[in-house]
Amino acid sequence: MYQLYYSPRNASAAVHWLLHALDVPYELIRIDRKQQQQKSAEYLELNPSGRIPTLLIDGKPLTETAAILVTLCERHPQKMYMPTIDQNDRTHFWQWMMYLTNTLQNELMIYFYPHTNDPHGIDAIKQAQAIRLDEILALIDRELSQHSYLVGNALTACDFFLFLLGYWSLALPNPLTNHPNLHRYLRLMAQHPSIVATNEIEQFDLACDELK
Ligand SMILES: N[C@@H](CCC(=O)N[C@@H](CS)C(=O)NCC(=O)O)C(=O)O
Repeated sequence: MYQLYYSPRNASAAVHWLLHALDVPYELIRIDRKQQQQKSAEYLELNPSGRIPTLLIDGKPLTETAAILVTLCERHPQKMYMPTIDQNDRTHFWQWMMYLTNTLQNELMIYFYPHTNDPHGIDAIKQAQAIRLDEILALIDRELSQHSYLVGNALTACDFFLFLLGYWSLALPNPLTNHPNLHRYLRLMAQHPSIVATNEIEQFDLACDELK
């Protein structure tokens, strides 16, 4: 049995979609970020970084979105959301999972939560990040010009992660139409049955113009 500590539209959404797609039993436990519940003593016991998500696997906590996604794929290999060890795409799966968590997710975090002691520095950080992020999205766009999904032509757990980060990227100043392959891909992923099914809980506005 799985229990996912989540907050709508947070990094937990990628895990939520994968759990739904795997068709395994799971329970959702909502964390109220307005009340800073992710910093409560009870939650810090499970996830000392005070971040969302945390997944309980048979009562034991696992943190970090990428680690949770890979662990779920490994626990349910027959569902094929990660290439097997003898498939060529396996190395690319790892490459993109790492890129999404270390680079795209991280750079988005700096854009959305800029920290500086310079009261005039926030805008400068956001402007610089918008440029860096546009380069990252351009790289992903080039990859998506070659196949339907991020790791070849079969959907993997990387795609749930990329859809989430791509959705967050809709808030960046540059229009998504700058990246036509990524735009096409996000519109396709917005129709995925697990994303559609969990939409109400996650409060994703999939009817927004960019995803139509
Ligand atoms: N690398 C972590 C990052 C998690 C993370 O930063 N989550 C955000 C929500 S998307 C969060 O918990 N923010 C609340 C906080 O920093 O207090 C992961 O992917 O699990």
